[in-house]
Amino acid sequence: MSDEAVYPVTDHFRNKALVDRDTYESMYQRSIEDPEGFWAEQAKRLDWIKPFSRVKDVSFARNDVHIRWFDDGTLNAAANCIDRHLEQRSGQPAIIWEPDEEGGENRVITYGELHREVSKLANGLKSLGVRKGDIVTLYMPMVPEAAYAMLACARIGAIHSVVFGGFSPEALSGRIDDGGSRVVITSDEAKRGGKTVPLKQNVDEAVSLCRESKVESVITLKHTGADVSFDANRDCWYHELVGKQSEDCPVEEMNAEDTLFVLYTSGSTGKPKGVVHTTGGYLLHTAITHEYVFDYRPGEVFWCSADVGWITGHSYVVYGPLANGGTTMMFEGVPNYPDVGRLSRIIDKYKVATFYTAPTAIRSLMAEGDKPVAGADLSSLKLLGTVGEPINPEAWRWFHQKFGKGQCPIVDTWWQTETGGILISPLPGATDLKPGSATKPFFGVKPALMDAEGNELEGATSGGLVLKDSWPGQMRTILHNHDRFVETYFSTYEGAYFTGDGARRDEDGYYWITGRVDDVLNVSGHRMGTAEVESALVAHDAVAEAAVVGCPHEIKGQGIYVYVTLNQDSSPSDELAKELKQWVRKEIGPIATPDVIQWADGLPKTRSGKIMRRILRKIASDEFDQLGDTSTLADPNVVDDLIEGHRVAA
Ligand code: 6R9
Repeated sequence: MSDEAVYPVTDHFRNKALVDRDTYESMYQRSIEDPEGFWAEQAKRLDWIKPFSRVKDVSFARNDVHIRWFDDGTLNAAANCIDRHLEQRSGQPAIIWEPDEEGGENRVITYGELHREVSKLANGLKSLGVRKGDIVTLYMPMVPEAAYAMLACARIGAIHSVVFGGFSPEALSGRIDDGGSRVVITSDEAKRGGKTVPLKQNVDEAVSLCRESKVESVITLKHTGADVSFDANRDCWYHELVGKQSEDCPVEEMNAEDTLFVLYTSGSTGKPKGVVHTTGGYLLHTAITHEYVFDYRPGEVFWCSADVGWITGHSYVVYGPLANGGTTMMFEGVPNYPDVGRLSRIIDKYKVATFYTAPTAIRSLMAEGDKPVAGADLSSLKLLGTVGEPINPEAWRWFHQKFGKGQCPIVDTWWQTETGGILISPLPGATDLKPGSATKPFFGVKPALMDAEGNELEGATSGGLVLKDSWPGQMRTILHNHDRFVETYFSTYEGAYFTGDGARRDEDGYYWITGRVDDVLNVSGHRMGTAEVESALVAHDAVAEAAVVGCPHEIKGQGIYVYVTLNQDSSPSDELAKELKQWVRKEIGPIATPDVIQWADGLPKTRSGKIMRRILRKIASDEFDQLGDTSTLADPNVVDDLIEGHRVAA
């Protein structure tokens, strides 16, 4: 990657931005030297029921990891996202919804309406016995009711656990079980790109697969109107439940450190982790980053294209924009339906000011040349943003030219499910841009680069990316497993949070994220643990052993490359390869479908039996000359066979 090209702060933002260059420098300095003072001041952007007296109580020491912010203050997230805006904005759009089907009926939900809908659903949940601290699982399409459900939980102090609608019944049941949910909110079907996904049917199957949780109520939204099976003892229709509820639902007073939600994400080992986010710090972090990174002004239409099933949807479709009294866009569909011009037509239709999306979406549109913006005006846009994976400079420039007409800065925002909100990103009025770099840390964020021995590196260099101090939106623990939390994030480098990413810092102090250094794949911006895919594969009768690595993929960024050793009585065939792909798809979900299956008689193992993935990664990426030291392998000969097999498979 070259960092020659620099795109200076534009005149528009130099004159008008909330944070200019000098302000960034002084605020950043202050946030590092006096974090307590800085965050105490910033916390005023939230409405507290009872003010806090302590700002921060944090230890990253391995034997005592704890992270608490504002921990004697109380507030309610839904009140902050809705009620406090009513006086000024009850008639202003809070959510604008565009359906999958172009020309279908869209919806504009004002803050007043949001308040009524959320209150009624909150009362409905209460009537089903949901109490403060209960975990409610949401398995929803991209419709306003998904946001209502999140906020209804927050209103009564219940914890939401949103599961992406693309996950399989198996994956869903694991998450329902882990959370101990007794109530699930879903929809008859979801619609995406003209196709339907049988959400209710998946829930029925998931519930029957649950080993620990006894699901007592399934609330089903009538969305497509499809026929679904109904269990009279367990199921109720969303509209019938809310239809009989009062519009008055007092908010629950929550401690800042009470859990707001759990969201599952993939790690390098084991099952997905339930990432725990709490109320005060998370909300503050999403609100402040949404305002400053996107230079957001109330009245503007903000469009983050992520699904609410991911952290990006939580933070920048729902909580950040609504905490700021903003107007947030929700799109049910996909970028290429009915054709690749859909996104730009939506931007024009609703006069979107900021469009925040993923590099994989940009690359897939880029492959279509000018078609995605043909005939579009796009003059409402002032700012563009990306998230989810490194963006290649070519895609950056295409996005900048075609969507931004060379005028709109792009904020390349680096963060994680675990970080709650953006941590490294340009601010449009303060930061000159370099395509491919997430640039500089946000306020209060202390990144550092480490070598393999755990020493901090200075100056322009590369290393493992850590964060040396806490920020309010940081995850607090893994649900039911604090030891795993400590082990995963605080044991690689003493006294620092390890991100799992590698990065380079250039002469200007800009950060360039190079990607995961652990066994986590990033497929189309979605995290996927190699171990999850492997355990799905070995559950198939024909498979003796499987090793999964990432390989370069033009659109998805990374593809899923699988090495499979078959059992004695099975033999390789194209049919079996197809069957295994389908199998993984069914076990986890379509996003986990392998791209390449390579049959392997043996895998490269050390004498102690550990698979050397480094070698498998290099082979899958055609980098045969960079295999490194293979002398510690139990049987070095497997490498030649694997290279030969790769030429056949790829
Ligand atoms: C928000 C989100 C987190 C991982 C992260 C990193 C990659 C995210 C990035 C980026 C380079 C960016 N990542 N943003 N890499 N530049 N701007 O994506 O959360 O799904 O948990 O993924 O995604 O590898 O560690 P999550």
